Amino acid sequence: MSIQTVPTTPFAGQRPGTSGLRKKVTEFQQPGYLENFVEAIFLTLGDPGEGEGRTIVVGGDGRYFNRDAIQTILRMAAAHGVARVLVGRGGILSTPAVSCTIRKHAAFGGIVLSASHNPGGPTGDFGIKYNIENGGPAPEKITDAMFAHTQALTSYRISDAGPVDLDQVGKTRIENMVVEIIDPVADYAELMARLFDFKAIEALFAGGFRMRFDAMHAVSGPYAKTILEGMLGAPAGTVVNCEPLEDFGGGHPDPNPVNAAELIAHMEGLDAPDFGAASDGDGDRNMIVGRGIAVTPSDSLAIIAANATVAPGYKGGIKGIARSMPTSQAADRVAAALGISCFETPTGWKYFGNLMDANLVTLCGEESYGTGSHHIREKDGLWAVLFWLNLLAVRGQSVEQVVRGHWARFGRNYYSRHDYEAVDAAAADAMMTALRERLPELAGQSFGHYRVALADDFVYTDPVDHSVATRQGIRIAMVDGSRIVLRLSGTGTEGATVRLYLERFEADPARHDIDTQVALSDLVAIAGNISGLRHHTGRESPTVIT
Ligand code: VG1
Ligand code: CO
Repeated sequence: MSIQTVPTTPFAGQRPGTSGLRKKVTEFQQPGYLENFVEAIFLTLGDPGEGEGRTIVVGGDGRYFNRDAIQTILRMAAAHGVARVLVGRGGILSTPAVSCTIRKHAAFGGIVLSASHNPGGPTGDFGIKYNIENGGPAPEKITDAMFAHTQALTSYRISDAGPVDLDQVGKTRIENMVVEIIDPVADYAELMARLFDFKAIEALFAGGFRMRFDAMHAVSGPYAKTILEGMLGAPAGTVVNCEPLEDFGGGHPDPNPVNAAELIAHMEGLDAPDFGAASDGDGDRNMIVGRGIAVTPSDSLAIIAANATVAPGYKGGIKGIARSMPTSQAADRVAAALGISCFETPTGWKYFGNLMDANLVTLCGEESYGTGSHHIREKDGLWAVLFWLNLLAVRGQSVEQVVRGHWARFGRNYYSRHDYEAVDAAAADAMMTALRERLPELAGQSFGHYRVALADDFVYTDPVDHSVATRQGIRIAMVDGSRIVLRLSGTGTEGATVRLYLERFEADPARHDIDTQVALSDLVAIAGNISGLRHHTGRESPTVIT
């Protein structure tokens, strides 16, 4: 065994996006591609100090190329002075479990292998992301430094050791580094048991409450099975599609009503269980479904915030809430009622880390089926599901009753996202540029019965470290609080994805039963008119509506 220095040349385009570097598997399979990015990570971290004993956590969502990537990362970690690596058995660790494990073992950081909700398999996507010692995604100044290194690399360092057996819990060595294969579920399950009233949820299941958790053949299967069926006594078969597969069974592991259509159909059927839920590729997203009702993620955040104290982990109340800019303002209403602050951040979980570390917020959420709290520094799919179970157990109500009760009290924020996927990238850029130029003239203009109160390109100044993120999405806010938001996705791997977000507030409970797309149709038309979306992209309609 020895450490080699291998000459290399930079690859273009290794800039991390909203959540790490995501590319086609075939791109990652080019010789040196993964190695270059991992070298850039280690160069950014710098060599460990004398006697530092640096520990890192490594794991992924089990998609195609996960195991190969882990073997490479282990050999490179050994060449960069890492003392110990904790790896999930089988190379499996959900994104929330990586965050949990980093924090619990006071690790220096972690590497997550996942392209999250993007499809997997040999023709699918792969991804890699670095998380810092608080357990959260590296902030922009670190990912910027990594990108700079990827452009200037001339070599990488790697051990020539053979592969490690990832399937046996226990310890081995590469060079001077200890490789510890750990149970991927244990630390996470223990944390969940401390946050939620497991006795109440157990009693709920014992009383005949039925649930269906669709793991979509992705990473949350083993976690859901252990916790729901193992610890909480849900009947066998509650968790479906629970075996993580390298290609997610050919599916698209994004828990929304479009990609988890099977679950939605089940929840609308005659034999629908009381509660349905699904999670994404890496286990950080969640969808909450009742009988015949899918809960909008923005509503879920607001409902969790309004009811936080039902769960033992939050019985002292919450400090504040943060939501990403495109997420609906339903949570803002709850924050106002509770007299706590509500922060608006750019899209992506990395912007929540400082707020949680500074104890300014307890709960965070995104419209993209992501919810979480300060228990870790990632969004957490199963956590949200357990919160809802805890809530239903305490309240003795159905999902629909909880949601309707919330709307009756706080009003309803009708909300939808329209995605235009794989649009020509230059056309999407041209649309955004033209739109930016129009912004100054929009304020004060009327469109139908809406009048524009504010139109800008969202700029975020982090209240803790004062770092500034610019060009985070176009906001067009109406006088009545309705909003149109437009931005380009930072997680796609084909062309550009245009995301159009729409929100309208309705206080009157007599008008809480309008079909969402109908309720938002005027705003859709206005957005099309202002942005020239059709003209620029040539698209008549969105590819996905959630
Ligand atoms: C999308 C979502 C964003 C989320 C990100 C990562 O980003 O909109 O809210 O944080 O995915 O989620 P974008 O740039 O494509 O809009 V995950 O579960 O893919 O790690
Ligand atoms: Co995800």
